[in-house]
Amino acid sequence: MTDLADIADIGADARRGGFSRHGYDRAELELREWFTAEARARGLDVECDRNGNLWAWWGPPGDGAVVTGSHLDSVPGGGAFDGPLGVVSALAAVDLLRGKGFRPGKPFAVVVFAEEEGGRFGVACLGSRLLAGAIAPDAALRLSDVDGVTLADAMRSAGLDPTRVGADAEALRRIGTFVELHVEQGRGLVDLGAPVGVARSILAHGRWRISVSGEGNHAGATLMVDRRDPMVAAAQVVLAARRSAAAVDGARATVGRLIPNPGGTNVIPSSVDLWLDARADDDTRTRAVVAEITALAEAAAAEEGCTVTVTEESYGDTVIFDPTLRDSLSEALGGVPALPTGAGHDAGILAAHVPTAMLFVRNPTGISHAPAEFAEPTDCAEGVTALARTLETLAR
Ligand code: HGY
Ligand code: MN
Ligand code: MN
Repeated sequence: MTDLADIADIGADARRGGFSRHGYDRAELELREWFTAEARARGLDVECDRNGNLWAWWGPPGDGAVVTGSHLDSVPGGGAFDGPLGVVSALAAVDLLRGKGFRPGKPFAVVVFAEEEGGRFGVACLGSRLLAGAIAPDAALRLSDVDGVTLADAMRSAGLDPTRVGADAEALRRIGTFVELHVEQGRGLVDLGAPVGVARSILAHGRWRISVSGEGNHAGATLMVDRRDPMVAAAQVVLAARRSAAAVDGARATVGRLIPNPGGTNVIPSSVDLWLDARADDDTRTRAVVAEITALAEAAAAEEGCTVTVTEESYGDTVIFDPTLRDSLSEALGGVPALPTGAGHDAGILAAHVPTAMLFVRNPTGISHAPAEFAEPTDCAEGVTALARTLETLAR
């Protein structure tokens, strides 16, 4: 809790509330410095890999390491726990283990993945996706933020060499087991009355950019019959997302971001960009929801004399965490519950490559990606104890 308090003024967003800390922006660079200092204070050796992920090694780096950690970046106006709780708990678990004289019997690292939320460059889990070879380097380097700054530019400004990004077989080989602790983003543990749980699965989920083009014009001088207003079509896409997802059991669809161009109060936009976040239990249902929303978007655009393009920006199929590892963690912790989650994580990317597990800490509000996100100090302490026990067992 002290560590979380330490960083509480970094990236605090007075306008939105909560925190805005995005890949390589000033706040996130400050958090990288904070993490590096905290890790070094614990005798860990910190290195930044070619994809911008930070690795704090307890002892010499090597293959088959026990790795724990999470991310420090946030969504715009995000909560204090999503990401940082996993990083802070990893450091606290190291404190607990060092305090009892434990020394890892194998390589051991605390990792901080870059741009997990995709809050600046639009692709979720960018650092772990690059490491795992799940996104092409040139496609990643071309990603740009709202000001047109590319990932390559941002990495260069942060002192990294963007030409080195890409699949990192050595980094993957070094991961023997990855365990990510994360605040629960939902009410599963609250409803079960349990402070800690393990992850069972992650929904299939992706992001699509929907661009509607019409005719920019004057809000006052243009008769209603003479309009080709992309905002009207965009509004129907938002409603279609709600209808289409509600019709498929367990599916979710969200439009949280919509940017009209040019965005004047007295201006009919010439185009509107909106982003769809769609998720469901499996690939088939997710794709079906997106297909229906796409068809409705095309019909709405046509009706309004507009055109529409739908571009997939990131996608990940359902993740089922390794049941053996999951159950052994759960048993070692006295039989904690195993929960599905609708939230994506770096652990979800790594699960396709190395044995991976997640620990969840109860969130009394169940709310996440908003300032109301919360975890009680006592539950956070339970999380640290559970993580330390897990890491000790794995690193004995
Ligand atoms: O969007 C997600 O599910 C995660 O928080 N990146
Ligand atoms: Mn998140
Ligand atoms: Mn997260």
